[in-house]
Amino acid sequence: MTRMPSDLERVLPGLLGLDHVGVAVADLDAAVTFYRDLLGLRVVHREENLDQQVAEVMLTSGKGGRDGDQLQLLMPLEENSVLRRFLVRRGGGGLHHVAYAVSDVRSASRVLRQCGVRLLYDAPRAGTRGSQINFVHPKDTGGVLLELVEHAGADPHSAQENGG
Ligand code: V0V
Ligand code: CO
Repeated sequence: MTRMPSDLERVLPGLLGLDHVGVAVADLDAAVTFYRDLLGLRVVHREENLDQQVAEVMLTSGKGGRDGDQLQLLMPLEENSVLRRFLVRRGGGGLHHVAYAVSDVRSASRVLRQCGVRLLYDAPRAGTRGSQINFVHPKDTGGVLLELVEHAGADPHSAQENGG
């Protein structure tokens, strides 16, 4: 049972704001062309994340947000990956997750767990650009897969935290 806090900012430590929106696509190059050439977004990063079994491109308009608004295009690398299952289920693609930046993903995950929210990983895993990530199960958020991301070098003290 999720305990709904009356003051989310006080309960979730170190919330820095919206980080990126993740969109699952079947054809990464075609999706990049669409967002770059039609919407005018700029590609800021490309990466293959073998742990998550995805190829990823990050784009931004350069406007809004702490690091600019960010769109993460994701294409599955493996047949049996979670993203491939999502694509098949959603008819080829769609809005996959919403990511919030936090200063310390371990603390944030621990507090959410204490509120009865299911985190997908016991300990954070490797995310884009050396970040550390965890996810809240979509069934505990009202249907949206929610990512927590701690950017590399975001909190020099987080390595001393215990637990995941
Ligand atoms: C599944 N469901 C979703 C969903 N994926 N609902 C909303 N958004 C999604 N993305 C629903 C699905 O329709 C089912 O609903 C229910 O959840 C359980 O489905 P399931 O068959 O058990 O789903 P699975 O086996 O595909 O697992 C779902 C989870 C999986 C969320 C557990 O996708 C996962 O482990 N995700 C975390 C890793 C990940 O997504 N990596 C890619 C992004 P009904 O039908 O029962 O109602 S990597 C990334 O963002 C990086 C690297 C980064 O930013 O740095
Ligand atoms: Co993401």
